[in-house]
Amino acid sequence: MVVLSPNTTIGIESIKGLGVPVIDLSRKRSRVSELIVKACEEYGFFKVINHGVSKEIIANMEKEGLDFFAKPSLEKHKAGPPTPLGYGIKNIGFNGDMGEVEYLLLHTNSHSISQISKSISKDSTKFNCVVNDYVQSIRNLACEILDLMAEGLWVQDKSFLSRLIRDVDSDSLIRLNHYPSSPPSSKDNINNNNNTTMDWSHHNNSRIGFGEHSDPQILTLLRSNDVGGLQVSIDDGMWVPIQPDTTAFCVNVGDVLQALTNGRFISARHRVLVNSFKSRMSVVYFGAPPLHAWISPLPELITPQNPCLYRPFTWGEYKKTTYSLRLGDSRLDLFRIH
Ligand code: GA4
Repeated sequence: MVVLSPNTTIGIESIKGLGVPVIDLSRKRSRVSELIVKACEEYGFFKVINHGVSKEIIANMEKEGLDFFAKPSLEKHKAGPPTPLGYGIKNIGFNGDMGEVEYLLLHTNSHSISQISKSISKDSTKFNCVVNDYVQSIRNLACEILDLMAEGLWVQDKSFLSRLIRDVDSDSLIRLNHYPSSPPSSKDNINNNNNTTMDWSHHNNSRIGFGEHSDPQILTLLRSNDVGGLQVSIDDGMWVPIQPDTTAFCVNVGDVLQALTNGRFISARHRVLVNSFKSRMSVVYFGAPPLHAWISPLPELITPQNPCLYRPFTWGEYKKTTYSLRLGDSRLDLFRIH
């Protein structure tokens, strides 16, 4: 019998059937919404293909990211320190978390983008256009996915979820992450297993690019180059690698969506490991409500069998709590009433 110890990483190929669902958005709408709901209940993660975001918009965004990260360190620091917006390297948040990553964190509102773009690119007008185009397309895709979720959940107001991120005051973010390649050193062992444990994967002594956490917002849409590293935690302690696919977006449920669905959707923990030989770059959209928006479980998802799990809170309150804690802390538990 194969026994996987907690905290081990498995290759998708090693256990048949594992790996997050890939959902083709060009299929019949009712079927797509069913598949999305199932994926959010079982994994909190899925990939979408035939998503309609133009290749050109994606390529332009990726190029801006690559050009920025290729700059000398002094230049990049002109867009920092991250407060939390701006350029950051290794430090994540304000409470001592670190990873083998450099990043640019931007607010999606066009005024905020135009303010910071001058310190990011010599051609700030072009940078503005590219990011704004990307934001517009990715927001539309996120809204489409949220509408499909609402349909699959049989929620009465089908655009309730998407309105939260379409709002002009939405607190959504764009994050560009660059994980330079780094050969593992024999001292690095991310698992706390003793060394006699069988090495189930080739990841066991990789470096952590971005440590284990859940995303606080509503919905995350990630696109990366063809270098892997993203892993999702399933069944508490088993890490499943997400295979890179440049034609897909990887979608995951955030804490706020877990609360809105009264715990029916899972805001899964995930992490990124650094590749030994190739650099990974990802562009991540975090769809968030306005700071003043109230979040409480949707009435349709509260029943005598499933009583209300979370107290109402504003996104502003939740965000403040998020930044007062460490990356890996389970912040949504603090808002549970049952
Ligand atoms: C995780 C998801 C997003 O990347 C992010 C991160 C934020 C940051 O890097 O500034 C946080 C992290 C994230 C959760 C806990 C806090 C806040 C770092 C950190 C230690 C931008 C977000 O919204 O939350």
